[in-house]
Amino acid sequence: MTLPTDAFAFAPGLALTRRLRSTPFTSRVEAAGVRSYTVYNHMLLPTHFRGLEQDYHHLRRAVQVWDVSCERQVELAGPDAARLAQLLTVRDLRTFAVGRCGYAPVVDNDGLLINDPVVLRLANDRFWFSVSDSDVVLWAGGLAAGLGLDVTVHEPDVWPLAVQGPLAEEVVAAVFGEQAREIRFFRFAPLPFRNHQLVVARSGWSAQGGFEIYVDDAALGGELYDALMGAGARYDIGPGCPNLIERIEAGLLTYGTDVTRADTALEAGLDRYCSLDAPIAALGIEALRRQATAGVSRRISGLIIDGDAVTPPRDPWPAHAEGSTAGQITSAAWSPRLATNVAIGMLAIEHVVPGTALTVETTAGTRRGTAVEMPFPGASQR
Ligand code: THG
Repeated sequence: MTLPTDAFAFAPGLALTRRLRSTPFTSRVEAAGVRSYTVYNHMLLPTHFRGLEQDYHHLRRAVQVWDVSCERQVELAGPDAARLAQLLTVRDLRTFAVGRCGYAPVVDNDGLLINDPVVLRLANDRFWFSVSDSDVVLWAGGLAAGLGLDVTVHEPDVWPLAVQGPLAEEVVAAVFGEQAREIRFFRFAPLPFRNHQLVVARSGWSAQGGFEIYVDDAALGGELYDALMGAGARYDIGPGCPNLIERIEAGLLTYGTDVTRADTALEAGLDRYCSLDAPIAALGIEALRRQATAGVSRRISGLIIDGDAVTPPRDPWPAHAEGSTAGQITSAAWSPRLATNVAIGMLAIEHVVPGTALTVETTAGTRRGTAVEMPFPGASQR
């Protein structure tokens, strides 16, 4: 039976008004046949082009250009920029040299997640927080004002464009020159495009490898999009976007869906990015140290869900174990490669053990589920 994995299309249309910001690439994305959008940081984010499964296979095989302008930059600049940056995140930024970027949880005083950005150190006294879907500019600006810090906090107009897939390096090298190949994972460098220097990083929200280009001049957007598409023609390049199936397999979390304001960074499983032993003055680090000592009572887990293809959840699906509540499933999709449904959920800690059997109340009825480790086998080609 073929179930509609393109089920987003059944939602009523969105009125595309000014509050729902378009991007310098929107005309290209629409000409390329975008079939659905979501809203992220008050901005349009494509969710599929040809179909979730077709987009998935193409991303793993070739290369795609993604309009991820919704990854907004919150810029901190000035004498107290480093102090504010370290107050905002529990990841030790002393280890971030200029030219380095990294995943860095932003939490409140209780260790609860405000955001999970990628942080770029542009200069000793200048940072970009490349944010997920929450208004970090208000949180950071409020802290700066309340503490009287000597720093400017604003959201510059920068529109990231991602090139993702195993052939991404070929395309980026063709457009930006051979120096692009020298950029290491989670490093960035300014590279020339049409007499303009653009920040180019080896990063992106897939496990297929690739780059993110931080476009800081809207007028260059269309030209860059076309140049990448032109250079990529011989590599079967196509339009794309973060892919639900691929990112579940990779274990990439989405703020607002898998983890929210109600979860701590440790419950989100972001332990690797929390420098709890470092002598840093980050907000919430004490709360996280205490939670690490006491142990978390729930945590993000991978799951497989038996049976035929599920339609991805809109609202979370309850999960049970031996008749009592075990947690909830927030993301799920059919993996054509693994021939099972792959999922992400927040489970009580006693169930976060690979092999634990659960029942999941999916939209398609009660299904058997099993907790598994993430990433899923074979997810990464990076
Ligand atoms: N790129 C940029 N900004 C972003 C995202 C991005 N902002 C919003 C959102 N995505 C933030 N969330 C993530 C989640 C995971 C990763 C990046 C951004 C990621 N993690 C790597 C991993 O899990 O393998 C490791 C990161 C590291 O080593 O520091 O890539 O995608 N610009």
